[in-house]
Amino acid sequence: MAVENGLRKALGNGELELLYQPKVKMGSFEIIGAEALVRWTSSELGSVSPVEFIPVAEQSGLIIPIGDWILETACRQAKHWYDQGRHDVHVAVNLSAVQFRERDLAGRVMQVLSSVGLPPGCLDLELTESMLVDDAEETVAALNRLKKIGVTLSIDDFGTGYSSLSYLTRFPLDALKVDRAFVTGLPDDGDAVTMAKAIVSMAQNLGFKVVAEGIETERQNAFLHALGSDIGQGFLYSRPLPLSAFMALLKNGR
Ligand code: G
Ligand code: G
Ligand code: MN
Ligand code: NA
Repeated sequence: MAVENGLRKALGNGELELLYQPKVKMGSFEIIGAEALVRWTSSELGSVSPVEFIPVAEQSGLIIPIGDWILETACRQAKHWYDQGRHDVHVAVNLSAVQFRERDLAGRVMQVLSSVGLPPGCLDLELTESMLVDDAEETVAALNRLKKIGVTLSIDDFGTGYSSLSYLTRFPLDALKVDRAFVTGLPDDGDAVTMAKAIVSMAQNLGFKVVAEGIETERQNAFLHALGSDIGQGFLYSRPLPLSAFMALLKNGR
């Protein structure tokens, strides 16, 4: 209840902020995008993790205005670096299952992009496997509506969602983000190596980009890059950063 009540005031009080975590080419560490990650500093509760407040926002319906704010703010802030000439750096936004089931999500995404003036190719939407499990036909239709706008679609936390692998070939997806559960044990844990090899090779053979999450060490980076993973994200390259720090990193490099 305290979280829900606090959350009701969070938007109006300007208590939400987006941080940006770079996504890099594993070979060169060149930044090719950033994932927007929401942070809430409540006047009453202090800092509250999205792991705690996103589910409350979903159950209370507050995720609709909050998700809208996140989408719009991420696009507006990405336009700042776009306008500085970084047309090659996209922004990735996490969608909640509740937003995904909204009837006119594609219309809303199009409206935000055009009002902000950000090209659709600069927006990547991160979905989770669990969003894709029920009503395959409506899901395919919803994903096709999004793809038609020109945004890219990624599956977040890939490998942890208990869903059927058959969706991978039916849905118009661009990238798989391999969950950090499969990265943590690399390269010393034999089972982790087996799983990582299988996931990367399957993703590649199906024509998806592979984004490895939770890269914390040079050895994890080198190992996954050698396996054929293209893109990495994790504390090795950078923690999630405030907009100004992210833009400074874009400008000055590492
Ligand atoms: O950034 P952090 O590690 O605290 O994120 C924890 C969880 O919260 C992750 O699963 C992440 O996907 C989720 N999360 C972070 N930002 C957002 C957001 O803007 N929207 C949604 N729906 N989830 C988010
Ligand atoms: O579920 P999702 O992939 O959206 O979650 C992203 C979360 O993972 C963010 O909250 C971010 O803070 C966290 N994260 C990003 N990089 C790393 C990392 O290298 N190690 C760990 N432990 N967490 C990370
Ligand atoms: Mn994510
Ligand atoms: Na993840």
